[in-house]
Amino acid sequence: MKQSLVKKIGVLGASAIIACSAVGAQAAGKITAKLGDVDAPIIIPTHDWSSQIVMSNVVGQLMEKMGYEVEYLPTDSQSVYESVRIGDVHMELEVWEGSFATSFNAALDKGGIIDAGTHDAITREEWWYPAYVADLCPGLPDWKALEKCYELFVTLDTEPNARYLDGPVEWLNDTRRIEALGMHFTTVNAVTGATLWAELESAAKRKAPIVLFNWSPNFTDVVYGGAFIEFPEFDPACKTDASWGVNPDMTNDCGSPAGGYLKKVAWDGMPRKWPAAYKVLTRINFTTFMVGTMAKLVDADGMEYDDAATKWIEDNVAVWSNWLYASE
Ligand code: TMO
Repeated sequence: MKQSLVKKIGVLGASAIIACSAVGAQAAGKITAKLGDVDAPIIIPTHDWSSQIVMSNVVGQLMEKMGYEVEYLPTDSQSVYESVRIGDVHMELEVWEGSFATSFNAALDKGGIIDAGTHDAITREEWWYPAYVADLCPGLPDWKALEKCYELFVTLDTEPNARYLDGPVEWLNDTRRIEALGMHFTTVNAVTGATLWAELESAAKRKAPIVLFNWSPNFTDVVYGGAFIEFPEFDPACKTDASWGVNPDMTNDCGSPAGGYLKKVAWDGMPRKWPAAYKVLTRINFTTFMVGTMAKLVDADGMEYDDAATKWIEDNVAVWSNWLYASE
């Protein structure tokens, strides 16, 4: 793998030269924060969706360029906020508002975790269908149209109800919405994120009806051109006030937030222990296109996570050089 990396860098001569001059800029002392404890590894948690793993590897490889030791630790994506808070892992690069705001806010209240800034990428996590399903069910993406077509989505394991393929249980997606909206759907949880894409690909080959949990930014933004189901618009009161919304007796009668944040967080010991790494973390800022590309390199192009990260770094030298080497 080292050899192929050397070869790739040889081919990408131009970007390698830019990378060298960026290293030169660091040598010239543009970063004023100190590296800190370079003998202690910075531990980056990874989860089970591709952009998060690739992004973690991108940031890890950048921190290695700076002179740090980095380790990756597969971690539950809800309890990770507690792990960051107590310093077992040291940052989290993808805090999705829809899935993780509750766990993140609980950790913030206890202390030990800091908000290290918000990416430009705007997020959405919601029921979704690939483009061809719109031809099978007139009126989509309205949720009432989906409910009217529910018979299309009935499967052996959910009959007489339709099947909604949700993400892994760990992502805490909202099954009470089905009951609150009185829909003829039953939730089946995917085992891992990859299960979602395997089922999507298999359904798409047969142009079979499918509705599943998805999010943006993701590789599906460009590869499938589908759409999110439009449920009643999210309102915080929907989660707490039963009388709010179309069902006067239940909460959860609404969709997920459509314009969610994507945040970075850090262990509050990080600025002291690794000042330069923390400084860089606060500057790191991925766009919708960048996050989607990281997912695509793995889920559509079939690359390994670490190779996808290396490629992203080779292709985006100007972007990360600014984070690593720009003066304060
Ligand atoms: C947390 N996720 C992006 C998989 O919805």
